[in-house]
Amino acid sequence: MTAPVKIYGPVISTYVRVVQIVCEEAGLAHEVIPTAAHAPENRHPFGKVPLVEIDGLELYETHSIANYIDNAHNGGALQPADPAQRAVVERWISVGNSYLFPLFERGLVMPYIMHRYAKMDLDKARIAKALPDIAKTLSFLDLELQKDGAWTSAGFTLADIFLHCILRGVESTPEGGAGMAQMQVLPLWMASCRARPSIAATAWPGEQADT
Ligand SMILES: N[C@@H](CCC(=O)N[C@@H](CS)C(=O)NCC(=O)O)C(=O)O
Repeated sequence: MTAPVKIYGPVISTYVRVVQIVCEEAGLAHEVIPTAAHAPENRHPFGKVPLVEIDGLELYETHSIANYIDNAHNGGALQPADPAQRAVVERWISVGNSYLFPLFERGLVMPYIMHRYAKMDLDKARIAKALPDIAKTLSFLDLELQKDGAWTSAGFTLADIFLHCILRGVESTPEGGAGMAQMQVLPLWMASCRARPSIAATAWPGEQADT
């Protein structure tokens, strides 16, 4: 039996979940070894998570990990072969990692994590400052999805996995949940993701798979 993929990172983490979902898609057993980003035992050179052990390799940077698992163990099924379609998939992953995650994480998700889990005061000022940009960004994403109901014309891809995990953090906050609910197509696409077995199987503790 092949050893499970070892994913070092917190149990609730956007990028840990991306790797978990890709493992599920590829039919690979996986386990999370709870590791805080800045713990001394974390081997990511920039103090981020996750870091992954697979096939005797030690990999970091989620995009590279996801590509490796899909290419080595899933026949590349999550990446279209057509170069034009693949460019769009790569574009959305890049948009998610470069613009969406930093905006959502710093401005909304992290203040709630610090409040809920570290019992710190909720940083309302930080949230208030970020909300206009977050609202604008959700509207932009919704308009993009309204064009044809999907990020790409290639079916379910790595773009859906990255964007779902990034947007799930937003949706789990009161302001983010309310903002998402006002959108036309984003909630439908989120619901379709939740119905995917790989995404349902990796729901965060306390997260309802069907809500
Ligand atoms: N570029 C990294 C980003 C990973 C990342 O930002 N992970 C978050 C958790 S989801 C993290 O490490 N946060 C801790 C920090 O930034 O200090 C990747 O793609 O793996």
